[in-house]
Amino acid sequence: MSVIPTFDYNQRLSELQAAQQQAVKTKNPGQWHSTNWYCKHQNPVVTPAHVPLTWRYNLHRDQNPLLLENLPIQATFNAGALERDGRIAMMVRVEGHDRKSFFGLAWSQNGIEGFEFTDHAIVIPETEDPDVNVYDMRLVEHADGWVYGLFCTERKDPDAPHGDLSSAVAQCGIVRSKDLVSWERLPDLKSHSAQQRNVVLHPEFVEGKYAFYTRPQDGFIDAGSGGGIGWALCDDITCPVVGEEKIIESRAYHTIKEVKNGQGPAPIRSSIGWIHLAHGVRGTATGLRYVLYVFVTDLEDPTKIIYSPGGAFIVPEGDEQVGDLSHIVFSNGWVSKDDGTVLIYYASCDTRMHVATTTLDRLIAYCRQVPEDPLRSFSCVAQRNSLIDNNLNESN
Ligand code: M1P
Repeated sequence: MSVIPTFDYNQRLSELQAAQQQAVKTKNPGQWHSTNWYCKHQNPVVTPAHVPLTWRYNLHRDQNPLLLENLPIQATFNAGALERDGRIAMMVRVEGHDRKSFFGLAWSQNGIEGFEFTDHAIVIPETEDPDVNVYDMRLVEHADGWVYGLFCTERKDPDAPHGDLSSAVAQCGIVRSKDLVSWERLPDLKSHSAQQRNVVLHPEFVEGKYAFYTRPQDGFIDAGSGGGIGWALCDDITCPVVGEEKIIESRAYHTIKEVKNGQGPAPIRSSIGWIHLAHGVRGTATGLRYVLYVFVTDLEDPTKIIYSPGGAFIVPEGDEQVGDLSHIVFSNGWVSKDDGTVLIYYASCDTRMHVATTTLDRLIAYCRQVPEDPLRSFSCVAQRNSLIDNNLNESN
């Protein structure tokens, strides 16, 4: 007797359909995090299981009688996000099993569950220099009326020595749309930096110009002499050329961002300033560790940091710590709703998407009440003892 279970096409098809529907329909309750900064929601909001079967299988029984998966999905992560007519759209980085990423648009009524992809993967027109890989789109509704998508475009390094098939060049690709489905490609951002990743468009004009958060870097992986998150202005986004990139948020020794950092989504305008979500990277015995942190810049002068809560805001915990890679949380999408809710979308381990929810008021309180990293153990002790003294005085 065969050890292989019987294959029944109809039964397997219904199992696959049920699994995909279960992923979409699963409820996603939140639970307050021990910090009380936000609720983390129990289940990932988008996983490869959410991707429609039509994207993965040839469902013509005569052509694929064995129901083989023709184009598997490896990961769904690093999604841009925005709110439209009360619904939440996520522009998800979908990675096939061939390592190539592309974008898939998924919608949810409430932003915490029920994300469903549209019928087709999103077509990003190419420039004359075709992209090899595109990923990590930041969606921004700009004051000029367009929705912009800034993403990383990666190409093989033309100067790589013969036989080097890994060296790559990362730059910022730019598209814009009115409906999130059809996208017009603009030229890639030109800057003086060798490479760029994590470039984000500021949602408003500053001094009448378009403003970019940049991340200058020497190499594809290494930030090298790139000091952190930069800021640069440009007159015309259809001819996106920037000059000096002023570093506004620096990397620093012995912090969560000592190896590199990068702007997450576009900042949220609030009563205290522009609230930014960013990722910080440090090197550890188990490799690079990516966490999320927050800082605030001045409403009038977005290059000026006015609050800089120390340490990480979101770290990988529990199942979030393992995936295609490990020890990574990354965010390039969040939504601040009119009712005060803030939906924070983050990916874990370059594998799947999660959501944390909080309120703008709570986020503001976090920015004001969590002190800066004092950068030295001695000063950390003073900071902590001051908290302790305050508590002891309170209870006396
Ligand atoms: O693998 C972690 C992240 O690495 C890159 O971010 P950074 O350029 O800051 O190192 C990006 O490729 C990102 O997509 C990825 O999640």
